[in-house]
This record gives sequence, C-alpha cells and structure tokens, in this order.
Amino acid sequence: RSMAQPQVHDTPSKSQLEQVAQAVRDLLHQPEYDDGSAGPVLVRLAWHSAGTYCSATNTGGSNGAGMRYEKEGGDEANAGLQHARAFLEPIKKRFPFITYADLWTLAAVVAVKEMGGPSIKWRGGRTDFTDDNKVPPRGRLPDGSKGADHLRHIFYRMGFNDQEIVALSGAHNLGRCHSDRSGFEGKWVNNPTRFSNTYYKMLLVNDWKKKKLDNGKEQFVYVDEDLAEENEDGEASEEPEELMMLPTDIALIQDLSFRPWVELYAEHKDIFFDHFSKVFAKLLELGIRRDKNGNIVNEENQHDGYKS
Ligand code: CCH
Repeated sequence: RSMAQPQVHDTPSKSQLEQVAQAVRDLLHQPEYDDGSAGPVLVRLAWHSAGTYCSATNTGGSNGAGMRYEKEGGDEANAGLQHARAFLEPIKKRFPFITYADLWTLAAVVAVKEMGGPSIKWRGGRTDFTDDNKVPPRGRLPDGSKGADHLRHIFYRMGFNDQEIVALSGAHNLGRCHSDRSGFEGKWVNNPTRFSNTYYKMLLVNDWKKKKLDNGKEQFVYVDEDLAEENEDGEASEEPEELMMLPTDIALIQDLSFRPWVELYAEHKDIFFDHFSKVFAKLLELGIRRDKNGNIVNEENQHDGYKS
C-alpha cells in the first residue's frame, strides 16, 4: 500500500464550528429548491454518509466522506445527493479548516434543529479519505421497495435495534421522494420542512392504498383532506395533497415489534425528539473510534491520514 501524503488535521475550535453552523443556517432557505429548504436533503446526505457502516468488518460510516468518490457517490441509493454536496461546497471553500466528513454531519444536525427538531450531540474530528481505497462497497443502504426483514438486515448490520430503526425513520417527516432520483414520488407529510412527529401520525391513519407508478415502482398513497386542522405547528397548507409512504415505511406499522414504537412516537412528540436525538448522534459516530481526548483514532482499515 502506498503511503498517502500524511495529513495533520486539527479538530476545529468551538468558535470556528459556530461560524460553520451559522453559514449552514444562512444557506437553508432556498426558495427555488424543492419545498424551499435545503434542510431535508442535507439530513439525507449525513444519513447516507454514515449508513454504510458495517459493525462486523468495522468499515463504512461518516468518517472519510467517501461519497465524493464515484465508487460510493455513484451508488444508485445516493442519486440526488450531489445537490446536498453542492449546497455545502461554498461553505467548505470559505472554511477550509472543516473536513467534508465533519461538514456533512454537522450540517444535518444544524438543519434538524433549524427545522424545529431536537438538539443533537455532534462531535468533530472526522478526516477525509484521500483516495477511494477505503470507500465502502455499494448496496449497503436500504431499498424502499422492501419490507421489515430487509430493514432489520440493513440496520442490525449497523448495530441498531428495532426501536432505533423506528426512531430514525422519523426523519421521513422531512423532504420528499423525487421521480428522477429514487423513482418514488411525493412527500410523507404536508409540511416537509418542519421537523415533527407527523410522519408517525400519518402512518397510523391506516388508509394507505397501494399505487403503481408509471415507472413500475409501487408506493402507498393517501389524500389527506383535513391536514390544515391537524397541523399542530399552525402552518396550514393550502391544498389537500396526495401524501406517500414507501413499502419500508408501511412495514413499520405491519411489523408487530416496530408498530408499538410508531404508536408511542405518534402520541409523544417529546419522547420521539429525545429518541431521535440519541439515535441520530449514534448514527453519526458509527465506526468512529476516539481516544480519551475525543480525537479520532484512524484505524488501518479506515483511513490513510494520521493525527499528530
Ligand atoms: Fe430516507 N428516503 N430512507 N431516511 N430520507 C428518501 C428520502 C429521505 C429510505 C428511502 C428513502 C432514512 C431511512 C430510509 C431521509 C432521511 C432518512 C427517499 C427519496 C427514499 C427512497 C429519495 C429521493 O427520491 O430523493 C429507506 C428505504 C429507509 C429505510 O429505513 C433514515 C434513517 C433517514 C435519516 C435519519 C430524508 C431527510 C429524505 C428526504 C430527502 C430530500 O431530498 O427531500
């Protein structure tokens, strides 16, 4: 193995990180993009950067920012995330002290908070791969057309349990599916730039009908007539719109072990926020080993660089 250029990279200071966080806040409002916010796609970027983790081999995870390389970025599951990376590129240019891997994960934490979600503990110090040797293989991210067994297969590999799977899935309160990215179409809730527990409430309306899209994909749809009344954040939307669920979302109410967590989170937003905060923080730390000072220890199979 050829030695890459040694990298000496110091974890940014608190005030440096606050500057970056502010730059992310300033960038979220994007009137021309989707539902007017870059937030949802930034959350998905962080999740897909971390969700490649495999605990058995200790490979993948958010360290390295491997999605910059075609080997990982070109995974069909990552279609569309180039928009998220492009949103963040000016911030990376302006604040070169932060690594991509730190920026992508920090941006999601800032976005969740700005969109009305919980505070999430975040720790910096991730390094960026300098080539694609240690980039995880494609195919480690979930496929929305599948069911509960598939969800368990994917998330148990990362080290999550059933409760954590359901809590993480609450991120589908945000954003939408794009026919030119995943091939699915539409949003889960009527106000997809506001972080809340509405996704679980919608799952439990139990009136989801299977719909086959022109491209052959199957998803579930529901036309919500009285959403304006139900929106507790008081931000009513104009028109009743067709909402959607992926087959993997519907699996959460069909599976007897997942379903009680959906019911709990639908009823108790505060518990959902608490559990989401913990599980998202855990997601962003997968595969990252730290010394007693909190500095990341890069292992042979994780990274080329080192810290001095
Ligand atoms: Fe997801 N997600 N996700 N998801 N996801 C999609 C969009 C978002 C699955 C499939 C899809 C999580 C779990 C799963 C977000 C966060 C999380 C899309 C549409 C599909 C398909 C992509 C497109 O077309 O643009 C599946 C399957 C699972 C299995 O569990 C988890 C976990 C998280 C975060 C914690 C967010 C946010 C979006 C919206 C992105 C956007 O661009 O609006």
